[in-house]
Amino acid sequence: MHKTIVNTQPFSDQKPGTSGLRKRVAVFQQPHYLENFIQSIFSTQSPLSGGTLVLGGDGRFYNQTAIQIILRMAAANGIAHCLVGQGGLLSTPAASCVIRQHGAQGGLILSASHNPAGPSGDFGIKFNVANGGPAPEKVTQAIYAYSQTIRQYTLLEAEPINIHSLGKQHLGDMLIEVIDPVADYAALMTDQFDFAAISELLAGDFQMRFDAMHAITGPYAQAILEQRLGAQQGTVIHGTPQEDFAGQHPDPNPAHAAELVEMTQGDNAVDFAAASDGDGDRNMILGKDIFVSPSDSLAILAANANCFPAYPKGIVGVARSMPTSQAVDQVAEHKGIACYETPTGWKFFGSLLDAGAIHFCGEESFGTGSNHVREKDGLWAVLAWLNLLAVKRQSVRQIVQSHWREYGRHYYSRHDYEAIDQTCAEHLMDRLREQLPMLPQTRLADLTVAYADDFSYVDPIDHTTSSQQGIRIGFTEGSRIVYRLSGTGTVGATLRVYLERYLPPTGQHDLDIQQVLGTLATLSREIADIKQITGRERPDLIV
Ligand code: VG1
Ligand code: CO
Repeated sequence: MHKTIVNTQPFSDQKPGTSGLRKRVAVFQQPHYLENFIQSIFSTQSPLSGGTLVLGGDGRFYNQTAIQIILRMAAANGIAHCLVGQGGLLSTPAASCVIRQHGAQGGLILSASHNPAGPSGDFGIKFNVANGGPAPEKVTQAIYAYSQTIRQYTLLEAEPINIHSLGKQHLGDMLIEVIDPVADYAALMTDQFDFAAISELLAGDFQMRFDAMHAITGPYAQAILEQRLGAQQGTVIHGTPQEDFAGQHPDPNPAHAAELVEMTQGDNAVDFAAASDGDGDRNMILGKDIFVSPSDSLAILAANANCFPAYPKGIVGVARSMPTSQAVDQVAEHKGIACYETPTGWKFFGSLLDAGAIHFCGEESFGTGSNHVREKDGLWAVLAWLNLLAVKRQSVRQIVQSHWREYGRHYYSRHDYEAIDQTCAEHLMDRLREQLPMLPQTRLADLTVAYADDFSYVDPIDHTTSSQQGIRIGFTEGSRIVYRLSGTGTVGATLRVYLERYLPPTGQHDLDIQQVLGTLATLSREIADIKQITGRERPDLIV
């Protein structure tokens, strides 16, 4: 088969963000754009040469085209073996699972996660390393550096490859194996949870819904919840992956999954509902008349870890991203286990999980997971909650409220200002940084600032430093305001403002969240001069 070398020019915008390279589809469709980035991965990641690569995506528009190009490039770049999810599909956690189970040297996940899809939507590429987790910063830096000097890439001339039938075939010297995208992952889930107890729960009058949001988790949820666990047919809604996610925003939060939230309210409310995002790594948990905040969900799962067959003695430690509420810190303190605070993005949990320093970790952005893979895992969280409900035989609301009574409640909300001008956003952050030394000890409204800093993280395992990871302003009674700019958007900048206020076990736990956080929200706008600098009076999205 003929190997072609193609001359190219660098693109200046190929720096991966919080989770891979994400751009508008039209950007990826430019001649050489995808190829340059893929070549930069293959040329800098030497273990892939002669090794095994896992390949799949969330099924969004451009997935099929990209897979054909990547296969031809992989064969030309000396990859020996490529495992492709049937139809080009693999959820992000399933890709992590397949990399680990098959001892692959890395994987490419084609997804822009919860960003809308379709010809005018977004596309993305995440590179995961041999532990199954997102490439750490030193790897993405090397890939980016290569992309800035690239002059050539190589690929095999070949007819389109059939990725729809299971089995093996050759492309040049490379063995392509089309695998069932669900099988390895579903088997791993049966090791993690008490499937018999969950089946028994589902066989009773317990009612649940899982919203796959027209994205990748449909086939996984149908196989695991309906086929293996015996949930009623129709439990999984919006279960057929579509290239444009039916024009929806596959982001599992109360704003974007409003239809599911409605199913948990009123006379015919279901007992439990959950949703996952475009690529299957996020989760939203709902009970009858209650939304479980992701930060609380992590804390509750950590507090009850001994309910899961994989952790009969509980867990050794937990980690949360810095903006995630400190609910899990309370649990760690009570249980006497380690607790780490990392920058935003799952890649920072990898070294702690590999070293056995933690078992569970999570992010406020609807990400929860454990050491079973190296990605956050939407269905894992759903099964964990089902396992908990099966063991405790209490409602979601009862479990959450008794958690608050024991540990106190961290009222929490994120206010996003979307698609603001990039220069304005950077100016706002710079101005905040300048204020930091003056803030401690000042009185703002009825609060006193205890500390104000720009979060910097030294990985306790590999000692790499990541600085400028978000601005934290902490108050003496435990409240916090955190500011950071999103690293996953594709249009302008998104300012995320995270608000948190703690009321102890004896405090009131049934108040309105935005009311409890009202003073902090006003302060967050004043301290950062949000209106003055961005022209925005109020956030575009409140979660
Ligand atoms: C967001 C979230 C972050 C998450 C990341 C990737 O990043 O805040 O917690 O890890 O998305 O999730 P940012 O930089 O936009 O705040 V996913 O499901 O999009 O891979
Ligand atoms: Co995602």
